[in-house]
Amino acid sequence: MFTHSRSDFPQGFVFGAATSAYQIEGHAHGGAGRTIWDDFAAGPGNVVRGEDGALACDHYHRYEADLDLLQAAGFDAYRFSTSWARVMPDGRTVNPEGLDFYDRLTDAMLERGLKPCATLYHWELPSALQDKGGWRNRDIAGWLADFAETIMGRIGDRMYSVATINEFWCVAFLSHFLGHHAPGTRDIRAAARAMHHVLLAHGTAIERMRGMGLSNLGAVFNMEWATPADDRAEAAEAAALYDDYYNHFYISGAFKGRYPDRVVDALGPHLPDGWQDDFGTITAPLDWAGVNYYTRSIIAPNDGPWPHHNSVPGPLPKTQMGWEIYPQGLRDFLVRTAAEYTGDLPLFVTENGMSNADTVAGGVVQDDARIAYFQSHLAAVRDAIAAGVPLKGYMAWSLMDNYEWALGYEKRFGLVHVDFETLERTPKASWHAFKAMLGGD
Ligand code: IFM
Repeated sequence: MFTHSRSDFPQGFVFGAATSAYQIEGHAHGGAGRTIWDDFAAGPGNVVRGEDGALACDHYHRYEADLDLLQAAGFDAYRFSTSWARVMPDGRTVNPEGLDFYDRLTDAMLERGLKPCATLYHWELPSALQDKGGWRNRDIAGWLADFAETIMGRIGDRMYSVATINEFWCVAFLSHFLGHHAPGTRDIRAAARAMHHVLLAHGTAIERMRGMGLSNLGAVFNMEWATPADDRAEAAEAAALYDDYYNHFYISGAFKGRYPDRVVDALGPHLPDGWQDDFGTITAPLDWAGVNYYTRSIIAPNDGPWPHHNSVPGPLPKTQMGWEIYPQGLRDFLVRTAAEYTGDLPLFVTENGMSNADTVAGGVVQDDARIAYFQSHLAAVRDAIAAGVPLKGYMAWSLMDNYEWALGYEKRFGLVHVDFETLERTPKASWHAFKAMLGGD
């Protein structure tokens, strides 16, 4: 159990759990279109065992029981995402079944007293848009805004909050420079264009939704603390560069209308013509910002191509992902984000959690390591609040075990265990810990 209680957090602090569409819904159902993740998973060696999201947790059919679990634990909010390819299978043409699904899902949240916190884009780009260049193509800004208008035209009246993009760094850098995620591109020019276009699309979608009268609009930035591997000046510089292209680039674009010098020095020649003129849109005012935090990286310089560094193993205990457990980073990012970028704007921790090799024994999943992870990170949240950060909520990743992208179904992040043979759900000890803290039924 946690030593924290609800009363240790400010009045009205929102506790939620998060998921995303492709990771849980089951894209074989409901007329969803093909996505870049279906294509990526079909390629050799891209995804563990070639697994995809065709069935996933079958949330498409089981959403009511899943929402019951959120309600029973006493959560206030559900952070979910809307699949572009479910709503518009070719990225442009509406699938009424897709709209109907999110309409039912929204009402089911409200019936259970859960605040619907939507994210427009959590990575399942329709393949037809990838055929047109995907995030390399500047037109994606208008395409995303059209999608935003379509889905929010149907459910926007009932949303508590709407975010545009989940994790800009993953959409752009991880997927177009490192090639670890769909579309699996390893190309510096594609990466630079995606980095700029994902921000332009974000701002364009914000402007469109604002024009529709929607409020409480934000965006979700993933952050990973960068620690130099040793005392050398080169290691400090490598960590600063990592911090710039991973953490500062997107939030600086969105809130300050400029990119870090180190990144422009390296990627400037690859950015699209006229990128400096887009910041009026990219800085479209937001009502809140979300921070996703999991771990830190230990950065060592190397002689390879830009960015001339790599991550090396660190000394701290690690999760099933091999990620170091470093709660201090969450506290420090929240303090830094408010101090450098967002000021008095409400902040949310929109994702935080760990994967663990959980098993069911006698109907019980005793995930003590996850309870310890949440315990230490909730303490970091309280430290940030005590330091004056206007933090308004915390969302655990994830409500249930799901499709962990290139790592398939092997890595378990859920508060609820999912048996991927039977699709049976078993609340873990960590779910019970939240329930005890939140006063669920
Ligand atoms: O599962 C992902 C999620 O889709 C985005 N944030 C990180 C999680 C864990 O890797």
